[in-house]
Amino acid sequence: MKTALITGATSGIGEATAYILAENNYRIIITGRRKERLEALKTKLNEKYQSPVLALTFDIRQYNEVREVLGGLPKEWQDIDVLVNNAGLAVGADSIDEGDLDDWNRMIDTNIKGLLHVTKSILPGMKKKKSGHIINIASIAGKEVYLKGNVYCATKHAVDALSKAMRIDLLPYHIKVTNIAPGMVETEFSVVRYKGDREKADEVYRDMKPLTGKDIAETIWFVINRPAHVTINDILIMPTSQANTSHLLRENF
Ligand code: NDP
Ligand code: 8X3
Repeated sequence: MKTALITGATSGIGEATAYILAENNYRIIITGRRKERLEALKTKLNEKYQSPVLALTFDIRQYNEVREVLGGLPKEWQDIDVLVNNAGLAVGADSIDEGDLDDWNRMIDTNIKGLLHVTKSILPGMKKKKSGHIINIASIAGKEVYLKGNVYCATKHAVDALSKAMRIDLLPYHIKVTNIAPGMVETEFSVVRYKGDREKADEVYRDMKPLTGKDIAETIWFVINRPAHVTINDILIMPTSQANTSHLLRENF
């Protein structure tokens, strides 16, 4: 039985990934800050599937917290085969001259430093056994920039660069690194970006058919099931109605 650690499993892409991996007999470590959500997910997964589930609450921005929790994993959970670096967020959508410093710090600390904190804590185990697979959830925002996307786009460009860099540095350890860059996925992403304003969040997906968390989870499942000699380096996955960040087809569905 393989073990996967998924960050940001309390909603969206991470939650959908937890379901698909549990259904397919993976032992899974689900993480996030919202303890009640995590415990509820663990209960649901336990009711539905046989796979063991470990729920760990921590904030990926706090390195001491990350190191303490992931460094102290129970023995039977220490052998991690797949790390899904999914936790992340956009906060605000302002022009660069009007951006809020706190929003910028939250994005930089979560999307870049948080991903590094978790990766650094998991790598010693993967290096030791000379195998493992790291999946970094980047974004089309890591391939292009768009109006008022500035700092979020910069953090996702950083994830894209880190995926490439990890692939080079971890080559001697047979560790695969896959960068997955989705376009619009309907999750809690926009509610978080617009700080709880559901009307603004719903407007993002008005009259178009976005991707779902399950679409990305199924992509992760495909990627981690390639033979040992095959690595999918990078996937840009879009809703059919979104050509890129500035060309979107809105039609009544
Ligand atoms: P959601 O808001 O639904 O999920 C985000 C997850 O990240 C939550 O589980 C949240 O958990 C977790 N998270 C956020 N901050 C922290 C933190 N400081 N510590 C620990 N966990 C944290 O959004 P998505 O599922 O859409 O987002 C998942 C990833 O996909 C993100 O990296 C996002 O940038 C990326 N992405 C999303 C796209 C979209 O259109 N939705 C498109 C492209 C990429 P909690 O709040 O409980 O801590
Ligand atoms: C989220 C997708 O287009 O809002 O990463 O940046 S987008």
